[in-house]
Amino acid sequence: MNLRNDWARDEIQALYEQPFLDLVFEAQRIHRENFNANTIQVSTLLSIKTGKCPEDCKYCSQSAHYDSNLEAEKRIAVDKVISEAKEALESGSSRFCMGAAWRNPHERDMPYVLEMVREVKALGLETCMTLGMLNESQAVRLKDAGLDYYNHNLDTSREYYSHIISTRTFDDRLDTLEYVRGAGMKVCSGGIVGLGENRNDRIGLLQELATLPIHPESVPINMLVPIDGTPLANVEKLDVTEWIRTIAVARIIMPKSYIRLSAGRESLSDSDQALAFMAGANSLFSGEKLLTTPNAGEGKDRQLFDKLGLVAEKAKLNVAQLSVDAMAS
Ligand code: SAM
Ligand code: DTB
Ligand code: SF4
Repeated sequence: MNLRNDWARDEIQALYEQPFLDLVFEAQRIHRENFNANTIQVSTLLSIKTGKCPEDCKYCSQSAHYDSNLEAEKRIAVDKVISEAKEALESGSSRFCMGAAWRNPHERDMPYVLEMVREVKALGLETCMTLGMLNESQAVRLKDAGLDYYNHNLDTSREYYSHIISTRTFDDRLDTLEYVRGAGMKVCSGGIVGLGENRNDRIGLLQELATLPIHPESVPINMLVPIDGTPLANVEKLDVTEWIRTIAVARIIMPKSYIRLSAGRESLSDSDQALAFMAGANSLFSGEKLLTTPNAGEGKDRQLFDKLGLVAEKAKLNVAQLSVDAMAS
């Protein structure tokens, strides 16, 4: 199937408006044309610098603009990151995603993050970072150090963006995505549902993602985790079926992308998650914690995978590293 980058809003709207079962059925059909239906890519997240972020994202526990009672933490030591990455590998993750509460990395942070990328990559894990906005040169240096993916979400529609964040623009986000792509890294970009946006905003978000020159390889669809003290703490919860519709539409219009069931899984039952997989989600974050909020946890996920007969995608081990290890032993 040819990938399309010219999706129009009314086409996306028509997909959303189908009866739920027709939509999920179509998403599953397309999913099976492009992926093994029972394999899920599993990533582990680690916050490498927590809190005191200068940005004012209204959903975020880490923004310095709100009092969310979060304990801030300075940059954590590279050794600590490596031991967490080893644990993630042992528990079956294929990708390790390191996140920092920065507007953008400062030049003084670059040696720190580059060393981390090299060392995590050498373990045989795929590497991912989410550090805020990048300039062109930072993107190139991250790629050269071995960074496979950069996560940078568009979060919501262009129209709703300024209701959620005022300290940067939607176009700032697109610029970083362009630098990441230009440097040759894979793009992880998605958004959040349940921010108080309407369906048109969800359509707008998906249209922006699906009309990028190349679809993001990974598309996280987060459900808002409400955080006390933030302006969105008491926003009305979005119905789960609308989240699943969003996953299904993403699967249909970006058929070769991994669609990631992201933040918000804690509030989903096993059968809701099964429905999300049916709708084409094929990637998730494992572990007890996302960046600052609780996540399903490894034990629960293992049970879920066993119950549903799902298998985790294997880490693509670093061949060069393996031959060095083989020679040394
Ligand atoms: N500071 C960087 C940035 O904003 O790009 C990286 C970290 S930021 C926490 C990564 C993403 O997590 C955000 O873009 C947002 O989509 C998601 N996120 C943050 N807080 C969330 C929440 N409370 N509920 C759901 N998703 C959230
Ligand atoms: C993404 O889209 N979701 C992850 C990851 N990318 C970095 C982060 C979710 C954060 C949820 C709230 C928290 O734990 O602070
Ligand atoms: Fe900062 Fe990222 Fe949170 Fe926004 S989402 S406040 S940029 S950590």
